Amino acid sequence: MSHDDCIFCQIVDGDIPSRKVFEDDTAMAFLDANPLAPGHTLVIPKDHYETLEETPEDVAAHVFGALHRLNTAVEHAVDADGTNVAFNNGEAAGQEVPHVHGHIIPRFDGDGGNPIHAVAG
Ligand code: D5M
Repeated sequence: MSHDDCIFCQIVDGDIPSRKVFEDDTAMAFLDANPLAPGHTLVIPKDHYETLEETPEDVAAHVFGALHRLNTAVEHAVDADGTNVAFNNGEAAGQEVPHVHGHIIPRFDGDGGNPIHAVAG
């Protein structure tokens, strides 16, 4: 499944470039083009699903397994002290690219606060 007008589907298809860090039959990961920290990585299903609700559970589980392994790899690669792992799920949650994706955002001691607390105000 692929949507011609979806930027992440175009990345999966190789029609636009990405800095790919992982790929298998079901999932792919690449560096975020607007990183919030060095090593900021996005993990996606290769098929097009807009939100988590639309994503079949087996695909979501596979993507999360990849995200779990990549989280460790990214932490080691940039020597992070922690990560924020987040899915902005739906427009109301600030999702800008309508192809479900998990963010791995490396965090470093003293680099700022808890973004969930910031959302909660
Ligand atoms: O996050 C969407 C994220 O996708 C945002 O952090 C920028 C990133 N982005 C957008 N276009 C690209 C390309 N072409 N390559 C890599 N990263 C990209 P959201 O959770 O939807 O707000």
